[in-house]
Amino acid sequence: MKHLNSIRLLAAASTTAALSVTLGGAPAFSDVDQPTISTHSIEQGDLASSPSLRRDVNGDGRADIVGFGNDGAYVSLGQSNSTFTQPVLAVNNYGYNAGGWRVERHPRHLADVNGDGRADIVGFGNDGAYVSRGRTNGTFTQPVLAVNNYGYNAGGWRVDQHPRLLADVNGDDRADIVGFGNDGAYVSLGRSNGTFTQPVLAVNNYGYNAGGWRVERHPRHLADVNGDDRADIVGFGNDGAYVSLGQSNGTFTQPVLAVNNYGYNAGGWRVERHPRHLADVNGDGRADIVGFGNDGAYVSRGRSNGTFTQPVLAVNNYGYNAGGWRVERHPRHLADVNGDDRADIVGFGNDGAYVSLGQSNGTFTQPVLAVNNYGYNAGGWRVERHPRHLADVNGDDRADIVGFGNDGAYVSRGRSNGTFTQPVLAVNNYGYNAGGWRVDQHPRLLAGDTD
Ligand SMILES: [Ca+2]
Ligand SMILES: [Ca+2]
Ligand SMILES: [Ca+2]
Ligand SMILES: [Ca+2]
Repeated sequence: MKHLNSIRLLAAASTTAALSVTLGGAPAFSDVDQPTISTHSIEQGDLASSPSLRRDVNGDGRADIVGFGNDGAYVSLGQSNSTFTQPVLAVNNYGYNAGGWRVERHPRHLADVNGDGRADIVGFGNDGAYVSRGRTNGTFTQPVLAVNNYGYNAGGWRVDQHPRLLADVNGDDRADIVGFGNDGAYVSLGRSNGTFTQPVLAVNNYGYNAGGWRVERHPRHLADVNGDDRADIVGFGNDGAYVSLGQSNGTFTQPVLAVNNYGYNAGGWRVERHPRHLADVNGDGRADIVGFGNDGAYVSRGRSNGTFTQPVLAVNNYGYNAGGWRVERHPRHLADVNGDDRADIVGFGNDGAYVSLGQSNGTFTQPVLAVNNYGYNAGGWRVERHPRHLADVNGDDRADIVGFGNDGAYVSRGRSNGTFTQPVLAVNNYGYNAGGWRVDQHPRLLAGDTD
């Protein structure tokens, strides 16, 4: 699969979007006007990976659904006609009943841990990080405790304090754990046997105590800013965006203030109002910041020295004031819809999905209503019930919409003109009514997801 070339994030998807709803009422979010969701959770899912590292379950280049249901992880394989196969119970663990996994305690991700080209499940359970390796038949191996840390009991990791991500830090094509703990960012490197090395304090910042980083104020991402195929930390702190570059030994350089904007104080950016993403807008192989501010979408381009250019208003829409976009109603993604290797904005507004195409100068085209569905009014889509993803379902190198509606998973194919085909019910499961899937209990991911 061809995707945004710049960012070597191995996590095909994460459950963070689902976490948003359950975290809404937590004390950490008590200052949020609309306590139903945090943008922190939404935006962590939008990082793209290099073509060689974005993995689906069975390795055929078509995105697959992985749904964590009551009885375990179910898989539906993407097909060339843009539908999905019927759900198969792919491993009888990582589920609400099967193992007692909870969204508010146990994040679950998809990433290629062992470098075999297929997505593996990485589940942060009570006793540490468990791995189930993806198999060519679309099922997963039984869980193995891959490192006895990063867990609810093992280390005392908490969803509302300690983000845990997966990306290739050292550039060996295997996904590594990056955990933002109390004392800084810890790294455990993925090994060819599907386990992880013991945690190493990779940089003594970006932590709950080390620097005072807070989930509800300071989003932290992994993306390749300087284009060396190693994941870098991008942390949105009080004074702007800080960067620490990934090194071949699996540690990070000390934080540098890479642009003095997009911060809690620098610009007044708020998690509950202003989603911030990393994506390659101009196609130069380096991750750029895309920040949805009050007046529209701002872009700062990544530079080879690991800093960012000053913000430019790249399109005067998709903002809190510009268009009236709200985190709790209107998810905004970055994905390559038209297949030109530049990230495009896909915004789920009131009347449907809007698209603005990324341009080589780092700006976006004006919004076009790309399909009149998947919107707050158009179809009645709700953040707290109906997750929407961007992923290449049919393997044509263009991002497709996968929307989990009431009656199942709907697909709209991306077209070369930047619009989408009308929704088709691609599998009659994984829906609010079809199967009884709930955002706060049953994470639904796309392996090979581009957003
Ligand atoms: Ca597949
Ligand atoms: Ca690695
Ligand atoms: Ca890098
Ligand atoms: Ca594009």
